[in-house]
Amino acid sequence: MTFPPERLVVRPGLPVGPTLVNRGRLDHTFAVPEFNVEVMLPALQTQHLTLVVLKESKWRILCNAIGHFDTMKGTLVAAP
Ligand SMILES: [Cu+2]
Repeated sequence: MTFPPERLVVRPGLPVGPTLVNRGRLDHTFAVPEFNVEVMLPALQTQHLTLVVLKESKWRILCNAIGHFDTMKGTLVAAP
């Protein structure tokens, strides 16, 4: 299990609306722990998320389902 793409790049101050698609048969989440954001991604479902990151930096993204966070992880990068 992975998070493709593992690197999500956004521009600070601009809203982005990634579409989160779970094509598998297991439930997942899309979490940014530092922002206290967690979106449930049930099996075979799609979720739409809107994010606005206000400063340049990078944060962990991961799936919080038990046993998933070792492989389902990535980075949210805010850069101009
Ligand atoms: Cu998962």
